[in-house]
Amino acid sequence: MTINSSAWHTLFINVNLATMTDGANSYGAIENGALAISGSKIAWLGAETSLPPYDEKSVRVIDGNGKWLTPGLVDCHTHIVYGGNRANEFEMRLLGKSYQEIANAGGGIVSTVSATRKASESELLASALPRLTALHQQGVTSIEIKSGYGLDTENEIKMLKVAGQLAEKLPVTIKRTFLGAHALPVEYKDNPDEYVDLVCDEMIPIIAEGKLADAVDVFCESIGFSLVQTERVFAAAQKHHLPIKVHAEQLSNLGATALAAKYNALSSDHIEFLDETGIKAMKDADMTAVLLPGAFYFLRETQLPPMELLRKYQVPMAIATDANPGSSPIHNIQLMLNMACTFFRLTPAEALAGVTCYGAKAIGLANKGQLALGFDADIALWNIEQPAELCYQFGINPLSELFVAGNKAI
Ligand code: DI6
Ligand code: FE
Repeated sequence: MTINSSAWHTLFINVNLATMTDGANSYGAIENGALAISGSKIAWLGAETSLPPYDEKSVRVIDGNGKWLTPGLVDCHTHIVYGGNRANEFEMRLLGKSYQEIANAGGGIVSTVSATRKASESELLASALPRLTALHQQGVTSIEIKSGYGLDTENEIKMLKVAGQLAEKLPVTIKRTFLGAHALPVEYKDNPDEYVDLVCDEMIPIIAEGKLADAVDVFCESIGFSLVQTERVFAAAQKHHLPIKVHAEQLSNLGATALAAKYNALSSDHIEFLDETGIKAMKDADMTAVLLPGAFYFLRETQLPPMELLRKYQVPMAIATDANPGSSPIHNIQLMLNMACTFFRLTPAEALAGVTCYGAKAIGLANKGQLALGFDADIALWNIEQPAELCYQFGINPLSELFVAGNKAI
């Protein structure tokens, strides 16, 4: 390959690279390396000793002083667009009220749905922006945002539009997922199948036609949607050429992951109760397992996801915040890296792969999540001496510089 260094505009020298091109096996490390950007892409990377000649006058050279470069981070499962918050419920529970009592008093997901329905687009945008900003300042350059607190056509579309508008506010790639089948809205509480009809026959066609979402998700659970209802939503998504994701086996093992595998889903998320059959199905369908340590922590769960079996079958593991007002009001990707290691016993290399190469895979971003030739130049420079520091501590932000599509963002 000929190297056209005259097209370079930015060059990192004196850096170590965690390329993450080797999955979770190692960091794909290149020590004493260099990396060049041309346009929005990575144009060269390797050992600094093999750096080809370049024109010092036309290239901005950044001396990394031995710091580490990683791909920009990917938060592949969030619900950051919503109205209100549920701090009052958090407090009520700690004062002795049960979840059921709170739900009966109009709390839980239903309360977020009514607050989201009441909020205007600009109010939703204003409340989501600080959440995205917090993540971006920690190195997040790509994020998935789900709908699912509107639960009617107008309000689901409103949420998806706001998720799209966030991309105009910050240099972050946003993938939108339609989660109309998140919970049953109160007006359908006696007719769940009619709500599924609405999701399949009205919402999905409109959303597909308007290109308002990149994927479709379902919360398949006893407190969510049944396997039969879930399959109906998957079939509608497939008919409209939308990829599938699923909230599955979070509280029990219903078999939603294996069902999603039949529809070539991108990912199955949560999966604390997933069994070996489901894991084999994931492997065969090349799915990604999305682990959500924030929800595990906040709900004080005790059932660990089946990490050993996921490793055995080499199912890629992504890590995400699940940022949402009910089960994970957490906007901190560093904390997720730490919790993935402390709670789920992932190695730091596995955890970092979870928010880079495998996070990107979970949302179908083929050109992101790795430092590799021709990949998008979404790059974070970290003030750390070794990659494990990103998982080891949190509370001090080690981000030094951030580039998105070749442009300096931070
Ligand atoms: N699983 C969860 O943990 C959240 N949604 C989902 O499908 C809960 C969302 C909420 O309580 O608002
Ligand atoms: Fe979620």
